[in-house]
Amino acid sequence: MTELILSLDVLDKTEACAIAKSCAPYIDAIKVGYPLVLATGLSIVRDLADLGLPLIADFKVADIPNTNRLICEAVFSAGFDAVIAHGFVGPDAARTCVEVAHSHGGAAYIVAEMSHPGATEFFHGGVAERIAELAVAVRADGIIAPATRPERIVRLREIIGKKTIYSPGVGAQGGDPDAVARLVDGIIVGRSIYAAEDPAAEAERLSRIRR
Ligand code: 3DU
Repeated sequence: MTELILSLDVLDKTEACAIAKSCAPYIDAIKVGYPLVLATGLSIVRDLADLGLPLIADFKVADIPNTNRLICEAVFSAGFDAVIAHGFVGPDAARTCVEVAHSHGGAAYIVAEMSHPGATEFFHGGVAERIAELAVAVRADGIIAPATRPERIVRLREIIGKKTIYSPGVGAQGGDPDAVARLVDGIIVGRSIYAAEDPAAEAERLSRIRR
């Protein structure tokens, strides 16, 4: 069953908690990124933890190994269950994120290719494939791959085998959940859910079409 991950990119704490609570029966995890944490503070993690869903920190960590270690220690100490990190920084820096995640019993996912149009500028031409290979080499739990390009998901799947693929870009960015859900382990959905008139109804709808 493909997971449904809510990308909670809203800026108000009360609204974020209300949306998360109403969607909780239909989702498998919540992804929290800079918008929500910068607007509300890291304490949002404790507020969301009450829902009992895994919390993924989408901080796209991309620094030298020591700084990556400090960031990831803070992420897991705050109560997150997983972290998303960039792979283009190289194996030592990416491996640090994986090691910190695993030392806390958590998971680390490496961005192999992004979903927006401009991502093709640097990720195409073999880079995404090399990052996927790096994700395998550093024992990451999986990769992030673009729902806007299902053919790229298929290609990256060849490299990472059974590791997890989480895929953003469904809905607002144009990705088709029907086409993507059967290729990945989880679809990441933000605006289509949280900006809907009835977020819970949209989450419920997406939870039914995922494979
Ligand atoms: O487009 P949406 O509103 O469904 O949100 C997608 C989320 O996933 C958002 O937080 C964005 O920062 C994140 N994301 C991508 O969209 C594409 C990537 O390659 C990686 C993360």
